[in-house]
Amino acid sequence: PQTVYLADYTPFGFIPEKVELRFILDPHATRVLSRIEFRPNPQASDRRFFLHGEGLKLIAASIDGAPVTPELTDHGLCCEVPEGPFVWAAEVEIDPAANTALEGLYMSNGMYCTQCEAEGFRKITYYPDRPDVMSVFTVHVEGPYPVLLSNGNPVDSAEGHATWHDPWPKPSYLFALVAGDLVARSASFTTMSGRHVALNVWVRPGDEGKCDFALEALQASMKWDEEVYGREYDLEVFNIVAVDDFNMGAMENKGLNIFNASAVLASPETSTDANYERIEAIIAHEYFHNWTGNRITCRDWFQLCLKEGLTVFRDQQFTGDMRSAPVARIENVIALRGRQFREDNGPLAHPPRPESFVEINNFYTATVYEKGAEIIGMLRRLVGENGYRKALDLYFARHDGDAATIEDWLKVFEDATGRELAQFKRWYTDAGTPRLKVTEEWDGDAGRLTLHLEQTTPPTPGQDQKPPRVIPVDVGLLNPNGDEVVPTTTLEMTEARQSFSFDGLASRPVASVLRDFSAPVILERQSDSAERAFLLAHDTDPFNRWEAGRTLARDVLLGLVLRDEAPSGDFIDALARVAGDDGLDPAFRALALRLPGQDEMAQALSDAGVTPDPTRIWEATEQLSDTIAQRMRPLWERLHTEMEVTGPYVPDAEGAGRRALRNTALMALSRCDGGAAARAQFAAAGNMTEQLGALSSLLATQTAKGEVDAFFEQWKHDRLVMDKWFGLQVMQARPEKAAEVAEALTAHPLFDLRNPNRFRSVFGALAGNAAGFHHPSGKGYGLMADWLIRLDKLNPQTTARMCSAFETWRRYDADRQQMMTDALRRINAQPGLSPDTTEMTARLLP
Ligand code: B3K
Ligand code: ZN
Repeated sequence: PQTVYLADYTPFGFIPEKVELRFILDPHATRVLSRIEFRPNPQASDRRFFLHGEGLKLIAASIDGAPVTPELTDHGLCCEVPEGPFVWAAEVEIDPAANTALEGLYMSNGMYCTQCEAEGFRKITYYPDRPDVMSVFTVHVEGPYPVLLSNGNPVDSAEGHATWHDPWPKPSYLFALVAGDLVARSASFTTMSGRHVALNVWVRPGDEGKCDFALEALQASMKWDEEVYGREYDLEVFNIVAVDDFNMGAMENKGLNIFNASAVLASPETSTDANYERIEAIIAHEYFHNWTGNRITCRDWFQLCLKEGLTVFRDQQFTGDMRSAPVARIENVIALRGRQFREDNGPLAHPPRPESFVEINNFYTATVYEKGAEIIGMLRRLVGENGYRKALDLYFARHDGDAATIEDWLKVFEDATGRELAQFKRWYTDAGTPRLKVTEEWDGDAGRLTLHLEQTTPPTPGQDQKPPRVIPVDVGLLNPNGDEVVPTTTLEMTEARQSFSFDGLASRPVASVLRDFSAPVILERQSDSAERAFLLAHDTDPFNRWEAGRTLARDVLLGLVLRDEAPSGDFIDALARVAGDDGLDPAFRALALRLPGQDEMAQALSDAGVTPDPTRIWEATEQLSDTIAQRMRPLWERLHTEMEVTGPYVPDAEGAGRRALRNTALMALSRCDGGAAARAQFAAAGNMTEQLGALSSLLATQTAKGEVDAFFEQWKHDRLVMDKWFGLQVMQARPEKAAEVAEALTAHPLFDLRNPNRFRSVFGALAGNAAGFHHPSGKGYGLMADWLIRLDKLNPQTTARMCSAFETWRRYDADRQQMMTDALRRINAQPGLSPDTTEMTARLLP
C-alpha cells in the first residue's frame, strides 16, 4: 500500500465535460458502459491519462470509436490519448453480489446500491476517481426491477429501464445507483423561490410505516437551510433510500441519499427517543451536504473536514434550534470527549487536516468530524454572528462549483471580516488537545480579579512541537448571591501564557470559565467542591452548570477509586437539588444525573498520573450509583411517577426529556426494589423508549427474569430492534461475563458477520463495556481480535474502524498493555490483511 501526501497534490490532466453511464444489472455480472468526453486541462502540466479502476473486468475500450488496449495495473489503467479533446468509452463487468466490502456497487437483501465515497467509484468503472474532477452525469439503468434510481432528475422511465440526468457537475464520490423491489413514502417541499420538490423515502416493502419521521425531518432541514443559511435545494426530486447493510450512518449522494436503515426508519414501538434524535440529525446532515460538500466539494481528501466539520457544525446548530440548545451542546461535548479527546490522546491522533494517509477511509474520524465542527464554532465565536454570516455568504458566492481547500475557507473569513487567521489555522494543522490551566488572583483593595491562563499541548505522533493556538475562552463572573456581575465575555488567548483582569468588583466573584465549552480543550482548574456546588446551583450558563456537577461527580468517583472515600453528603444533596428541581428541563436533569463514563474516568486517572484499573472504576461506579439510588429513593419514586408521559407518543424534545428522566429514576429504583418497578414498566410499555429503559434497568441490576426472552420473541422479526437486543446484553453484562456473553451471541442464529449493524451491536458494545473489555483475563481482547480477523476478509472498512477499541492501550498496566498489543500484533500479522486494517494496526502499535 502506498502513502499519499498532501504536499504531492497536482491537478488531473484532463477535464471530463460529460459522462454517460449505462448499467445492465445482474447480480453476478453487471455490465457498466461508460462514454466520457475529455478535453485537456489547461491548469495541468501532467498529460498522463491514468484512470482508477479496481476489481474490474475490462471487456472493451475505445478512443474516438477506435478500439484500444490500455495498460492495466491493480489500481487502474493507462492509455495513449490524442492531444485535443477525445471520447473515451469502456465496458466493464462487475460482481455486486460478491461485494461484501459494501463499497462500490453491492447488494443488500436483494437490492442493488452503491457507496462511492471516498474511493469506491473505481470499483464500478474506470474513471479519474478524485474529488477535484467534476462532471455532468447522465445514467441509464436497465434491469428487471420495479425501481431504478440514480442522481439528479428523472428523464424517462419505463418497465425495466430508467434514465437520470444530474445537471450539477459533481465528483464521482457523489455518484449513486439503487435498484430493487422498493416502495416509497412521499411528500413535497416548496422552495423559497417557489419550486416544487418531490421528496421520497424508499424502503423495502413492510417498512412503509416507518418513513414519516424522516420525511418531516427532511422538510424541516430544507426550510432551516433556507432560513438560516439562505440555501435552496436545486433539483426536482430528493430521494432517500434505506439499506440494511451499510458501513456508516448515511451518504449524501447528489439527489439520492443512501442511508443505513437505522438512520431513517422510525416508529414509536421500535425506536427510542435517542434513535429519533439521531435520525433527525443525520437526515439534516446529509441534506446540508447538498451545499457544504456537493455544490462546494473538496479539492482532495486531506480537505475532508472542510465539508464534514462544517456540515456537522450545521447539523448541530439545527438540532439546537429544533430541540433544546443547552441539552444538545452538553450531549455533543460528552460525545466529543468520549471519542475525539480519546483519539487525540492516543496513537491515532492526527490533525483535522492530515498530511498523509494510506487508506482515506481510516480518516473519517471524530477528529475530522467533531473537532472539525468545534473549530468552526470557535471561528464563529471569534468573528461574531454577523461576521460568520458574511463569511458564509462569501464562501457560497465565491466557491459554488469549486473543489475547495481549508485555505480557501479561511480566506473567505479573512476577506469578509478583515481578521487575520494565520495562527488560527493551527487548529487544522496541529493534532492534540490543548490543556488550559487557569489560576485566579483576587485583589480586594482594587476590586480586581485576574485570570492567569496557560496553554500547553502534549506531543502527538509526528508532531513534537506545539506552538500556542488562538483559544476563545468564554468567561462570566457571578456574585456570591448568585447574581451575574459580568456576563459572558470572550477572552482571546493567543500566547502560551496570558492574563486577563476584571475591574470594579465590589466583592470576590466566582468565575465561570470556558462557558458553553467555547474551545475543545481540557480545562485544568483547581477549585473546591463548595465552588462547584455553587456553580451547579447558580451558573447562568447551562453548559457550565452541568459541567460543575460533572466535575464534582468525577472528583467523588476519584476519591472512591483512589482512597475508598465515601461520597460527601454535600454531593448527594447538590445532586438531589438538581434532580428534584421542577423548574429545570427534565432532559437537563437527566444529563446532570448521568455519572461520568468509565472510559472518561480511566482517562482522568491517567491524566493524574495514576494507572487506571477498569475493574476498580466499575466497582466504584456501582458503589456510587447504589449510594445515590438508596439515599434518594423517595425522589426516584416521585420522578418515576410524575415524569410519565401519557397520550400518544410524540418524539419531541419535551417528551423525550421526561422519558429520559423517568428512565434514570427507574434505573436507580431498580437498585432498591429488586426490579419491581422496571418489570412493571416493561410489561406496560407503550413505546420502545420505555421498553428498552426497563430492560436496561433489569439487566444492569441483574433482576431480569423472562424479559430478555420475551423481548426476543416479540421483536425477532425486526432487524433494528434485534440490534438493540444484541447490544444491550453485552453492554450491561458484568465485567467477568462480558466476553462470554458476546461470544455466545456470535453463535446466535441471528448473528450475521456480513451486516455491519449486527457486528457493531455485539463488538461495539463489547468495546464500550470498559470493565468487560479490559477484564484482566484478556478474554475481551482475544475475542475482539478473533472477530476482527474474520471480518477483515469480508469488510475491511468496518474492521479497520473497530480497531480503535485498542487505541487506549498506553494508559494501562504492563499486563494489559502486553495483551492489547499482542492482540494488535496478531491482527497485523494475518496473511492477506487489508490495507485498511494494516494501516490502523500499524499506527496503533508502538
Ligand atoms: N460522507 C459520508 C461518509 C463517507 C464515509 C466513507 N468511508 C457520510 C457523511 O459524513 O455524511
Ligand atoms: Zn458528512
